[in-house]
Amino acid sequence: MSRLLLGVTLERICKAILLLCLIHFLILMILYFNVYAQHLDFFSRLGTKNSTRPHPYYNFSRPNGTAPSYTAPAGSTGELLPPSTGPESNQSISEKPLPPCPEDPPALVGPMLIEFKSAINLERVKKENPDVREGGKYIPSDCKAKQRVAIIIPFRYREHHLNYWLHYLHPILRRQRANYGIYIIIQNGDDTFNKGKLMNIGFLEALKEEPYDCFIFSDIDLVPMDDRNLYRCYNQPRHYITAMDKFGFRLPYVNYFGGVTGLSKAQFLKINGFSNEFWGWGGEDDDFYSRVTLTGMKVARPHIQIGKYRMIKHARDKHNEDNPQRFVKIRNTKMTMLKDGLNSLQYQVINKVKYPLYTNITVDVGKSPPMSAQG
Ligand code: BGN
Repeated sequence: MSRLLLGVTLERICKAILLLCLIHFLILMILYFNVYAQHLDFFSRLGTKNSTRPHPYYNFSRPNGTAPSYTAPAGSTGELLPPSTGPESNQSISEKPLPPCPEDPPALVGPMLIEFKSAINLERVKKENPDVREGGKYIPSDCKAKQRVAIIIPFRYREHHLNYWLHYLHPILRRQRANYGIYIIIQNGDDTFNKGKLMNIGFLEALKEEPYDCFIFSDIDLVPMDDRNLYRCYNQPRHYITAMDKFGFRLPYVNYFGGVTGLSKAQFLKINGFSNEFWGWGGEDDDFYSRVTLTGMKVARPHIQIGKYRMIKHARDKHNEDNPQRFVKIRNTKMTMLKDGLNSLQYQVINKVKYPLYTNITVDVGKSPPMSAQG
């Protein structure tokens, strides 16, 4: 009896094991055929309708190790200009249209370490920025930038500053997916420096090359410490600096409008550009600020965390002594601005050279009038 019971139990166990093996085999077969069919793109088309939809940023490559995009915190004032409508030099009609570049470029890293100790080799900078074209121009290849930005830098005797500036700014501007060109405007000779004139010349000369929408006027010794500080134009003139190391990470005064400023073409034309009459150091930026406010515009700045700058320390340049006339001049902007500026600018281009990382334009701005003739 007990033998019979044992035989029946064993038989049942064997049947259960056989059944399990069969189920196992069936599962394996199903899995095998599913993978194989997906490989043939058969079942996959039936079951995964969304698999071909690209990621919103499918066109943008994020370099390894970089942080995701940041959203500018509240307080970062100003609305971007409407997109430009001019011809695009990076896209032929037959090509597939590029998606617009994102408002928050995904490759940005946020705060950066900026130092001016290591020696900079420009050949290396070029190698690290292979897609920057002759003359220091860059157009994103994976998206259509909304604005074309000319960066105008007044210059004399500051070659080592230029190397640092290029080393830091090219990667920042590329990460910002800006369509830009770099213009170094050099005052020829050793006469008194005239920054305002060099800015005006940069504006006009850049426009001879490309239909720029936005003009950023930058000192050569100023480097932003956060790449979320977008080098673009807004619906109001912009002061990109909210805090500078030189001033203990503050501004020297609330209406300070020097260092790095940006205006759309229309905004710059509206104020007749910079004054041509500030020879030597100081005041041209205060006059520029008055032009902006006198024409009913308002300066906007980024949030303090984003608008931080480092300045390369240096001694005052020769032939750029304090302008003793500046105190009187900045009081008269309302009277002078309509006849002193872009519409009265006189200069001569002496030389224009396109280097791999920037365009160099050497200009003759004339001589400062004798003190007795300056009013
Ligand atoms: C101001 C200068 C600016 C300069 C800032 C920061 C003048 C005008 C007479 C008061 N303005 O004093 O040109 O950018 O300091 O250094 O000198």
